[in-house]
Amino acid sequence: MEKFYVTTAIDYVNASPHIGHAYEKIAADILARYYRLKGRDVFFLTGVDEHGSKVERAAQQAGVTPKVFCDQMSGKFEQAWKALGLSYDYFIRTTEDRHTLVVQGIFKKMLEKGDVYKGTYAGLYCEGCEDFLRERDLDGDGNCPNHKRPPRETKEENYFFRLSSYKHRLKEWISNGDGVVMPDGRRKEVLNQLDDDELGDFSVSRSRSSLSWGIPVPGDPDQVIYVWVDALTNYLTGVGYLTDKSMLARYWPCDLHLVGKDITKFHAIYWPAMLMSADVALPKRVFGHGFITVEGQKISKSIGNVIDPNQLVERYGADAVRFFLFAATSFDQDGDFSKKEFLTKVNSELANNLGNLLNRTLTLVERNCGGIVPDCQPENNLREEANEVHVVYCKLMESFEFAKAIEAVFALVDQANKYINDERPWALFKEGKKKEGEQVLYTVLEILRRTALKLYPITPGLSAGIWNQLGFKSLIEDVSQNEKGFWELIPAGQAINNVGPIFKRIEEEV
Ligand code: ME8
Repeated sequence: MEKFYVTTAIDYVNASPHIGHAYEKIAADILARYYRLKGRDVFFLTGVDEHGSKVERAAQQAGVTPKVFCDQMSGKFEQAWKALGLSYDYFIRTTEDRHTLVVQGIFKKMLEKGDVYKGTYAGLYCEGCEDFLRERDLDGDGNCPNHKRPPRETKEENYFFRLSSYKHRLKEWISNGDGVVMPDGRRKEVLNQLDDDELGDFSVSRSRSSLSWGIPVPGDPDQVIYVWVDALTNYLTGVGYLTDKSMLARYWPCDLHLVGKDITKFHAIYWPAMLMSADVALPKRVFGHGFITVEGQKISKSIGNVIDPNQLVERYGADAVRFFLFAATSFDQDGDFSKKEFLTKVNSELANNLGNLLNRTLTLVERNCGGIVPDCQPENNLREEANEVHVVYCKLMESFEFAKAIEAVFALVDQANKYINDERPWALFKEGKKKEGEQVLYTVLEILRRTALKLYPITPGLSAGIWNQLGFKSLIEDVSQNEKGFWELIPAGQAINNVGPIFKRIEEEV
């Protein structure tokens, strides 16, 4: 069975999750659910990044030990992801014992290879980025452009990683591979970074006197492993590197690292170089997605526009949130969350276009066919159209063009609405043209069946509801065998269920 191993970035636990974090995790969930439906052996890993100065400082400010702080915060992330219906297979925490073993193991391998050496680091460190900056990275006021604060002048003895030895191989990997770094703009950016002579060896440890919250360098307890080396390694820990050989063989190399555009460098340069050094196969793809803004502004505590995903889900339900975020944005570009757009899109697509079509059709089946799917064949044109949409949809989902995939599904829903309006099955039944009326309803039921399947990765709750109303049992179990469910037709004689609106219009003023 073909496998699909997908990861997300692991979030720093210094602050609570916001919809920007949620966006990336939902994208991974969409792909995990899509490939499970296609019958692949999927492993979906997400989790939290718990070490480093940023988290250490947040714990200090909260007046608790870092461990207690991380326990509290990681619980918040898990709770938010559960509310959003994320189907991850494992939630990793970098404070797990087995992770320490793996990080130290990778560090030792890089040391043994001769790629890690001791030197003195003198320069600028931004705690917000947990990264070293150069003078020319700063803005006009001498601040980190992302965090609007001056970086800290640092001078200390550290271990360094010999990135310079791997630049050539990295360039070959990125240039020759089939979409190993996506989207194309990010790929070019990374290639430019590799051409920059100033991108040299990077520090992979901090002295314990400046950072105590981290994993010790093996054999040198005065040094703590750099938080990025620690964090990136989670992708190996999660599938059993050094701890579970068969699991590692089953899922590694990773098929897709989903990360934000701000951290593509770490995933497309540092991470593969570390893997090359440790003689581990490289991931197949890194995708750097765009950022979510709120009402046109960057998400920021100081602006006060941080939206808690829990609150959104409580108020509108997970399906509406998931649907909006992916129907309204291009995944490779920045996108905006605006309350007005949210209400408009969700009401018009889910409540009106899809919800009304479903409710209308089921009511007609109840009244005219005794609540049983009639014994017919679908109308040819719409059937062909639906087959074409299936091919287009799969291509778009597999190239991360989620908004376009959703658009293709809704174009078919629009056609089905037009078809039922034009054919007027209620009138056909009245005129005694039962067979004709049944064919129209059967055709629309079949389009609805396919719509439920195609929306399942995006709106799993809603799709499971539609599936149930159409008289099926379990969507994932019914379909995930050899993809056959995509092409089969709704069985005649099946009894529909629980007729009633599946998605209620959100009545709320903006
Ligand atoms: O970078 N829109 O953690 P993080 C979309 N711990 N994505 C966003 C976003 C927004 N407004 N804000 C943040 C880290 N993200 C490291 C990762 S991985 C080995 C270690 C994304 O909490 C961001 O781009 O700062 C990143 O992919 C993820 O959320 C976690 O960000």
